[in-house]
Amino acid sequence: MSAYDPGNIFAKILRGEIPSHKVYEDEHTLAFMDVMPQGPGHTLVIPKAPSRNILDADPETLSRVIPVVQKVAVAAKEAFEADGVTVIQFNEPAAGQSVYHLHFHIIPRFEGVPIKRHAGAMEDQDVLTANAQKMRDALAG
Ligand code: DGP
Repeated sequence: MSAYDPGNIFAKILRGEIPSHKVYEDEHTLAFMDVMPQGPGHTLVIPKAPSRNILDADPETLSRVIPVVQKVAVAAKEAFEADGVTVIQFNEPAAGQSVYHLHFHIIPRFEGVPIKRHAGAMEDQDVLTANAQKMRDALAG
């Protein structure tokens, strides 16, 4: 497995070098909207500590990020009045990973509605802005 590359896109988001629609942040964790959502409200949760994926992550990092994954999943279900929530996490190219900083996908789900293709089309910025606000409202409530 390759070493962690600090030039990856999520590391740039963490350093504030590129913009994102942030919905939650604490000392160890950041959550923001996925720009290629597989459904409305698709949110990513990442630890601030560097690791490529779950295979090289420090267990302490995992113990800090999972409660936030839960918090964001609960908020996403509420914010989008979803019937369920899919949580996905990919490790290495063979598994579908394309950004090499550990992240968890939180995708609100609706009865009978399939999710869209992984890392497919870019969403409109206005839609991401509105959905991020819905998430922030649910997280605050
Ligand atoms: P994966 O590494 O396969 O789990 O997928 C990476 C996800 O990150 C994919 O759903 C698309 C999303 N993504 C890619 N580039 C950016 C970006 O610059 N900003 C945001 N917010 N999401 C991104």
